[in-house]
Amino acid sequence: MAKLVILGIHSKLSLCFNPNATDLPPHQEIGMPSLSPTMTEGNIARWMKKEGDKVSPGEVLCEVETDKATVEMECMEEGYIAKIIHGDGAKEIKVGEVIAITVEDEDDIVKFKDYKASESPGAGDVSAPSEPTSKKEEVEPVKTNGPVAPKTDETTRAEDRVFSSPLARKLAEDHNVPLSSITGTGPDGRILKADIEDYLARTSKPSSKVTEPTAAPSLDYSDIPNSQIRKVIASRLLLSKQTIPHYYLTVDSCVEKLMDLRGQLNTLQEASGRKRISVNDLVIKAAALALRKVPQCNSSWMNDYIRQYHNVNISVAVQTEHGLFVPVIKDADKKGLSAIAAEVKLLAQKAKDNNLKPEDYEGGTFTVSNLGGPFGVKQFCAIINPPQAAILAVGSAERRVVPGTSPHQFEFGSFMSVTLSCDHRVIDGAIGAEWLRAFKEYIENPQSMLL
Ligand SMILES: *[C@@H]1O[C@H](CO)[C@@H](O)[C@H](O)[C@H]1NC(C)=O
Ligand SMILES: CC(=O)N[C@H]1CO[C@H](CO)[C@@H](O)[C@@H]1O
Repeated sequence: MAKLVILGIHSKLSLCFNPNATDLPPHQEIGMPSLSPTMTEGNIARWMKKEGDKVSPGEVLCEVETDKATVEMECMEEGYIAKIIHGDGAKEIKVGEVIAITVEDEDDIVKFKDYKASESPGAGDVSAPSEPTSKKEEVEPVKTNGPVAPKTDETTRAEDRVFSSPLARKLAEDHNVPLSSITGTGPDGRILKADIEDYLARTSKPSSKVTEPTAAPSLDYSDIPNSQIRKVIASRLLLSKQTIPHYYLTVDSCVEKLMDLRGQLNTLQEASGRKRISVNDLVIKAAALALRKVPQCNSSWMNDYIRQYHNVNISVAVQTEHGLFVPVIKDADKKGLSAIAAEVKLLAQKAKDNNLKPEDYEGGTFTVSNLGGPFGVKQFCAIINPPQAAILAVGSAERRVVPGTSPHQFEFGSFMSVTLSCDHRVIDGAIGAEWLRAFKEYIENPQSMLL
């Protein structure tokens, strides 16, 4: 069962709009968080805090189970747990439904002893009905930046300045026609239904399309909505860079023999109609074998202990137009190069088609990220993919001139730079260096990978 930490939680300051809570002191309703775009409900696996406990930001409140994973839900603000509404093992709680109440003041805890959540499901996440209407006007202008909103916004604002008949306004709204761009023919320039119909006729068939240029009044930027995957990656990278003490080790490996071996293997692969083996496939294999030699790098920091994994599952970073994915090659140390090559291609294709299943990307113990090859990046430092303890950043192979054996002599050779980012809590410098030496040995003597 995979476990990941999600940073944000769904919590909201409740201004006592709950009808049976009017006499209650200020408190926070903690709602069932939404952990994936498809999630509609979740279960409480168990509470790590009990009623009356003090909680601080970053502390784990409870474990939430979805169909995909068990996730630790962290506290965002300081306070006390006043009431747990859904206890251990509670099942099928709708996203947004209140699961607990927190208060700032310890003395307020008792006042929630007999607290009952209002029945309407989702009461916790629909804020609009309870809020005064003036709040709505504050919210509206923000939406101007959104991709769709400007049209309606334009219409509403135009209403303030332009006289129009209710029928005309309704028709304009239905067709996203900005009233400001219409000249009214009624008394005092009032816009009539006929004016809108005229306008629609003039701008002809794809009426909604035609209005778009006017609808987005020459903003010099565009706001791109965040996909769920981008939000998740953003919070995980932030968590990683803020909480993991990274350090970086770089080595150059000679890849002459690796290239020769790859050429020979690919002749065989092609003859038997199998997928060609890439340099990256060889890097994955070498990294997997190096992890077997230096299992300290095949581990996670778990706060109270270090977990060493019994499998070497290599996550491979794949960039697609939908975002960054890291599908996993399970037990890469035990797989042949041909199998790794086929699996990487299959998973990369699934990532491009936005078709990866949780089992395709869960359970990695180490990541390889390659910006060499087609990208031509010489060397870089990657951000660790938590809860893993290390990531290997692979640069491109390049021809270099190197000093020969005797003075005034030189030779040519192909070299590849790789940089290992390590979590210092798990991997000390010398251990990271040992891992890199093992990796380099496999890359420089690739036949040894076949043993
Ligand atoms: C690695 O993959 C194996 C095989 O699928 C799986 O049993 C194991 O749980 C995975 N390791 C982790 C840490 O998830
Ligand atoms: C496959 C493999 O070698 N994994 C290693 C990861 O770490 C554990 C703990 O030391 C080793 O037992 C495994 O061999």
